[in-house]
Amino acid sequence: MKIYLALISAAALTLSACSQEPAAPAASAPAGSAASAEASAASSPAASDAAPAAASSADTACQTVIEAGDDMKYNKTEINISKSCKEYTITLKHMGTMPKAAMGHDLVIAKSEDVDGVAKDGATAGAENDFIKAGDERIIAHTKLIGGGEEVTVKVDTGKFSAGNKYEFFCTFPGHLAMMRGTVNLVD
Ligand SMILES: [Cu+2]
Repeated sequence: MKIYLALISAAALTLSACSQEPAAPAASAPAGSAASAEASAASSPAASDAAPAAASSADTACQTVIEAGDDMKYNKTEINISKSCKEYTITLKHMGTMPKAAMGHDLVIAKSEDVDGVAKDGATAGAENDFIKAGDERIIAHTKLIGGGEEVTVKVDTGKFSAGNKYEFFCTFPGHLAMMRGTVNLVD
């Protein structure tokens, strides 16, 4: 009797095992096809969902945020601009609290050999001109001068860069150049 029960339960186990085994692949097959059907059905809405995502990742690649503070430093020493970017957006944030007159910052891009001249002429141009010489053709791009708590954005036309030149970003507030200077790299 015990053997019989054992056989039954064994059979039951086998049955349940058997019923589960074919059920599992059977379930996974439709589940898989359902998933792929769902995926293909969703591919058109997913594509429209993916489009903004792709666009935003491209935007991320063509923009950067640079912070500067009362410590007279940028938080980055280089800006890497993809050659695929026609336009590159740089946002400069002044994380400090000091006023523009005391600890103003801007971000100017020029060829390395022009940096000193641009900064010198900017200092001469004075605070009323945000330490930028009007019409300075050596300047590839520049933000306006900002004080603590402010931020500013500049769009850089990457067509102004040419191969074989070295470019830098820097601050033209008098005395800041030595501390606030980094490289601009054009990358693939
Ligand atoms: Cu500065």
